[in-house]
Amino acid sequence: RPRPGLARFRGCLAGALLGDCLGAVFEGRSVVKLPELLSFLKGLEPAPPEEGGEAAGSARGESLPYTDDTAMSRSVVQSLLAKQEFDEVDMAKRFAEEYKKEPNRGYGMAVVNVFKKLLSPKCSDVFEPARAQFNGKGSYGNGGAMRVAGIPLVYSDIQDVKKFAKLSAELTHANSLGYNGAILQALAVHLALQEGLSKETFLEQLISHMEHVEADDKSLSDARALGFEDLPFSRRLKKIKEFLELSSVPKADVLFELGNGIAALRSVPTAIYSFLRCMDADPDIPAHYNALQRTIIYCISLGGDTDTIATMAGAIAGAYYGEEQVPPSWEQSCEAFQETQRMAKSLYELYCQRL
Ligand code: R7I
Ligand code: MG
Ligand code: MG
Ligand code: MG
Repeated sequence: RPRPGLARFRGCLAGALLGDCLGAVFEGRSVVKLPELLSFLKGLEPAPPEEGGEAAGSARGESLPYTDDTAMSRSVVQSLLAKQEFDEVDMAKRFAEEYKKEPNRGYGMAVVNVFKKLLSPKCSDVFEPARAQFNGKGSYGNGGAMRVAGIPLVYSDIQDVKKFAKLSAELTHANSLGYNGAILQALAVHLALQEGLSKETFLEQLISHMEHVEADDKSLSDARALGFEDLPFSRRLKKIKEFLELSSVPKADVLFELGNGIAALRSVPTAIYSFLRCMDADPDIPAHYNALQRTIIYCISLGGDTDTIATMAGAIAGAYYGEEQVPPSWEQSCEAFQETQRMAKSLYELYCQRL
């Protein structure tokens, strides 16, 4: 199998950053009107040269702050780079220290309790605070999935991707509906890194992996305890397959079947669907936007947890299309974009070194 190039690593982290920073502007809105979104995006593009005015080009700088999605993604990456492999104690420490340093990045309501416990010197098992969440049932939020892209950018073996995606998520999300979402997102990035997979193959592979991932006792009992059918992620992936066979799917159907919420089950499949459907042109989105831009625009247009759905879809699309599709004016509008590029290069070197 040919090794993926640096452009895919850069595209992945840049796509994730774009999704978070652009999506955060609209996070929590139940309706995002496309004309408003498009006009906001136009404002990121370099201003046309003005006679006697300021110099041409985007002077707006890194005007869009990233949120918890990127803060935690960066901790995942920084831990992997520092330790050259997954280290749960180091990663947990970085999550907690990062939260302590900048608590106002928009973290989930409940996960902050995990950080507070991790910061206590009494904490000896880094997985214990996550297990105590929600009366011992663990969180099913999308926080494990939103930050997971660094794992498939270090580990090329698919069993390692699953194993370390799960462990990295379990530091905060002990419910299988939380960490299975992280496994699914990591698998999607892993597949996107491979050369030229078709839509159909991509989805078939995700379904066959997730049917296995979701078949263990804890996944079955967690899903049943919350009133879901068995294999809920796999089932939604099959719904995506149905959607992709239709010539158009109303937004209301996407929201009903897949969702735009903060639960991993109501957001990771949505991100994957957004990536796959945006491989093709969309009559509502201007044709001058490329597939990666279209993916992010589509995610944000769904409303709800826009930063997180767009960051997950952005990571997948960026890994698939590479940095060529990352528009410089968009990227340069995002906080810490240069450091993100450096992290992508270091991840690429570690990935190659481990092959
Ligand atoms: O999953 P998490 O890190 O939150 C990520 C989201 C993203 O949208 C970010 O952009 C940020 O805005 O937050 O944090 P958690 O606090 O573990 O989970 C998020 C929310 O999901 C919780 O605050 C709950 O509202 C909900 N949730 C649950 N509700 C009931 N029962 C998660 N698990 C449960 C549960 O078991
Ligand atoms: Mg966020
Ligand atoms: Mg938030
Ligand atoms: Mg969010």
